[in-house]
Amino acid sequence: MAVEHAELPQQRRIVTEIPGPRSRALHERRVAAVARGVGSSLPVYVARAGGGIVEDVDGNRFIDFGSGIAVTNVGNANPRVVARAGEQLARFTHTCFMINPYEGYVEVCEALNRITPGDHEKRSILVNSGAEAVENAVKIARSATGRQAVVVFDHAYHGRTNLTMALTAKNMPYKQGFGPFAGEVYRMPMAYPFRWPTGPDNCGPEAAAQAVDLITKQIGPENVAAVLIEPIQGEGGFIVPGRGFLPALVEFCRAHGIVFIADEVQTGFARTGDMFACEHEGIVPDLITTAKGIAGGLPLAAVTGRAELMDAVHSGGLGGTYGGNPAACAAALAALETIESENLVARSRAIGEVLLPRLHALAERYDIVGDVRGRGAMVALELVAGAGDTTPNPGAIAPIVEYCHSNGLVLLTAGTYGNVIRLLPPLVIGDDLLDEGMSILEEAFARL
Ligand code: PLZ
Repeated sequence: MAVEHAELPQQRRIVTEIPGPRSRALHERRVAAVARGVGSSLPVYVARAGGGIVEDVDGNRFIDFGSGIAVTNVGNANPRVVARAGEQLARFTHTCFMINPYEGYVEVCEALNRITPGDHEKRSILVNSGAEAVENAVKIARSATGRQAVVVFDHAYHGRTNLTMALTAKNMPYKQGFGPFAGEVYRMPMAYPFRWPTGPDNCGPEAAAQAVDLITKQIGPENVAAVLIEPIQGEGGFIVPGRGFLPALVEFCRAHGIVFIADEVQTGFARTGDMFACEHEGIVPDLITTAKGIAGGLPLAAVTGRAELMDAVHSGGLGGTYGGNPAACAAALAALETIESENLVARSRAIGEVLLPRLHALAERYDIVGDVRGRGAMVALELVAGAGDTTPNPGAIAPIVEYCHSNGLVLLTAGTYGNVIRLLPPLVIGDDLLDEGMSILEEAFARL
């Protein structure tokens, strides 16, 4: 199959003001046609994308430090993904796995069972989105344990559906006006090293002790179906939990028959320099939710976990019309093959080794950079008021991001306080683009 996108020049190029005239015209149509509840942080309309470049309808080429929020880990329109999904589309587009099953679904589940942490016997189900995966993980944990309570953490993000809004921490914009929310959700303090009162070194063990104490006092471990956590928090600001926090939670869960669910929707598939972020501290979740990076940009998500938990649900209790769509499964198999054959786990680590020192250098130079954190190709800066003052500084974000956008760098923000700049380049980005993207960010700080 001819893949036009593969020829997209891997060079930044700005030929109009940003957004350009064609994007502005499209934006006018969009405002009249699309509900305003859906935002766009950089409203340049895309013509094609691949490697480390996003090209807009005006011919501007942006360096991609966003990967569509950690989705196109193998690159946009990855040739393997295009070929395999295209071939599947030509054979059949949909039968519904619950009516007539097909091999691709089974093969993706086999692959997930193989690559997710732990060598116990596993099962998987496929669904359409990260939120749907999280909802299903909670259903499975409740069904398997006969318990109801779900423990989540401050700064958590798990989705926008009703149950996942309840699981998500931040009110604005995710929850405001959308209640009432699902019950039996309990929120614990997060092991947030940069903001831990007694310092980052004490953070992990102290936060774990607090969570255990609060769960015991307020819920009773025997009522808890699941503890749900992102092993590195994504939307909340790329918060890497204090060392020891996750292993202590896992140990507490094991002791009380609580299902430990790792939400690896954003951290999964080589993003953090491991195939999954859980691997960093050697923890093995009972259930793991995945999406985003799984299928090179096609909508697919999954729950994978211990066979005895997954199989506890009665037949017909899980499913959905589109879950495990055949083209999305074909794309996932191609994406996974790419991650493994091109060793993108190592590439992700190498990207971190390029980005982190330069972010640390920014922190040395500018007092408003309070913290640098993350792993692999998932790294961030947290902006504060100044030296020794950790008051969040969301006001400094806009001019930096605006400078980057108008100079051809797609850059995303995050954080409960809206004061985090996050970098999520595709893992196939070239070193030259990585370097150039970082230089643009450095210039943005220099101009501040
Ligand atoms: N769990 C850890 O990061 C999605 C959401 C962006 P869906 N994160 C990006 C936005 O503003 O909507 C996410 C996540 C984690 C669950 C989800 C939800 O995944 O595929 O967006 O439903």
